Amino acid sequence: MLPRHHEPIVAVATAAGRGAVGIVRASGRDLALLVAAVCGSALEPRHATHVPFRDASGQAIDQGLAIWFPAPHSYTGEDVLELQAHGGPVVLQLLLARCLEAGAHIGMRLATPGEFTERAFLNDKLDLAQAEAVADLIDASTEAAARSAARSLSGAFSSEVTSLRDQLVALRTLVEATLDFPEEEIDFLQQANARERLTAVAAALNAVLTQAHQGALLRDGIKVVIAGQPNVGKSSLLNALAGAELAIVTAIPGTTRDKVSQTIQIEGVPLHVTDTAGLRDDAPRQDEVERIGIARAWAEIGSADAVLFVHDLTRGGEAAYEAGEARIAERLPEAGSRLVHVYNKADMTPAPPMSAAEQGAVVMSARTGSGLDALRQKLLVLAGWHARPEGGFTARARHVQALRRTQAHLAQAELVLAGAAPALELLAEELRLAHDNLGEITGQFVADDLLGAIFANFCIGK
Ligand SMILES: Nc1nc2c(ncn2[C@@H]2O[C@H](COP(=O)(O)OP(=O)(O)O)[C@@H](O)[C@H]2O)c(=O)[nH]1
Ligand SMILES: [Mg+2]
Repeated sequence: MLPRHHEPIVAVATAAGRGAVGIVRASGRDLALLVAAVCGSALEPRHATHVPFRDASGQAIDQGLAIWFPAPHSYTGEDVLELQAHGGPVVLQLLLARCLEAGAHIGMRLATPGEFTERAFLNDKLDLAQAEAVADLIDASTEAAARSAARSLSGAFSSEVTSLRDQLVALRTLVEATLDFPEEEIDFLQQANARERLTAVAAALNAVLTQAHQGALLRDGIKVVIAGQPNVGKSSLLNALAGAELAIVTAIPGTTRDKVSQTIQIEGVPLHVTDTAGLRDDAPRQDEVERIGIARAWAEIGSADAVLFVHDLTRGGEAAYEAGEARIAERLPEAGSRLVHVYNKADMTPAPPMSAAEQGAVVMSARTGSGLDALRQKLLVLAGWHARPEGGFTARARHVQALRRTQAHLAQAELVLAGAAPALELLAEELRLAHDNLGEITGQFVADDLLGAIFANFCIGK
C-alpha cells in the first residue's frame, strides 16, 4: 500500500453550486492511464485541449478543456490532470465519480482539504509560510489582506525568514567551529565580530517581527465588543460603524438580547465588532432571555481585544444611571489599554469636560456620525496597526509566536556572549534553538500534527 502522501487524489476544485466553469483536479504519481481513460487519448503537456470527458462506456459526460501537467512541472509536483467542465453540481459529481472509477486500479481517492497544497509543500514547490498564504489569499476578507497574502505567497515573508536563517547559520558555524578549538575561543569570536553579528541578526529579527505582527493583524483582525447600559446607543454605534442596519434600534431598554456581530474594515484591518445586550442588574426577573443576553455580553467582554464602553451624554447626572456606570466599570477587566470610553448622543447635549482617566475618550453621535472617524482611528491604534506604505505581507499568529521565541533565544545568546567568560556551549545551544524556531515558519522543522492542523483549514480541492 502507498503511503498517504503518495496516493492519487481527486477533488472538485471550484466552489460548490452552479458556475460557468467547474474544475475537477487529480494529482498522483502516474496518471497517464487516467488521462487516456477520461479524455480518450494522451494529451500534450500544458496545453488546453478540447475533449469529450467519457464515462466507462465511452459516452460523453460533458466536453470541455483538459490540461495535463506531467510531473514535476505542476502545482503539486506530481502528475496533475485538470478538467474544466460546465460548472453544474451534477456534471462535476459525475466527472469526479468517473475519475475515482478510472483511477481505482491505482487507488485513486478523494482529496482531503488542502491536500494538493500539502503535496506542493512536501514536494518543495512551496514552503510552509507560502502554503499558508494560499489559504490566506483565498480567505482574505479585505483588499489589503489579499494583496499582502499574495506577497507572502510569492515569497516576500519567506525570503525575510530565509535571510535571518542564513545569518544565524553563519553564526552557528562560527561558534561551533570555535568549540572545537577551546584554546583560542574568545579571541576567535572577537576577531570574527561575533557580538556585532549577533546584534545585527537580533535587530533584523525585530524588524521582521514588527512586519509579521502587522501581517497577522491584516489576516486575523481584532475582536471589538460594544458594551454599556441599555439604551445608550450601542446598537446604533454598530450600525453606524458597519454602515448598515444590522442590529435593531429602539428606545425600549433591553432591545438587544442576543449578540450581533459584524466584520468591518478600517484601512484594510478587519475588526470583528460585536454588539451586546445592555448591562444592567435590574433586568426584569422574569425575563430569562435578557438575563442570558447579559451573561453572554460579559463573556464577550472577557474575550475581547478591545471594549468600547458606551455612555449616554444625555443621562449624566441621573443617580440610577451613574450607579449603573460605576458597577460596570468595576467589573470591566483590565480597564486601561483595551478599554475606550465612548460618549454618545453628542448631538443632543455638549460633552462635559473629561476626567484625566477618560482622556482619550471619544465623543460622538451615532445619529449624525460625528466623532466616528476619531473612533475608527482609536481602534486602529488599539489594534496596534501602523499605517505603512505598500509592500507588507500577511503572517499568522503561529509565525509571530515562532519569531518571538526566536527573539527570546537570541536575547539569551546576547546575554551569554556579553559575559566576561562566555559559556560557548550555552551560546551554541541558544543559537540552535533560535534556528529551530525560525525553521518552523517555513516548515524546515515541523511536527506532523502541526502540518495536519494547518492543511485541515484549507478548502477541498486546494
Ligand atoms: N439623539 C441621539 N439618539 C441616539 C443616538 N444613538 C442612539 N440613539 C437613540 O437611543 C435609543 C437607544 O439606541 P440603541 O442603539 O438601541 O441603544 P442600545 O440599547 O445601547 O443598543 C434609540 O432610540 C436611538 O435612536 C445618538 O447618537 N443621538
Ligand atoms: Mg442594543
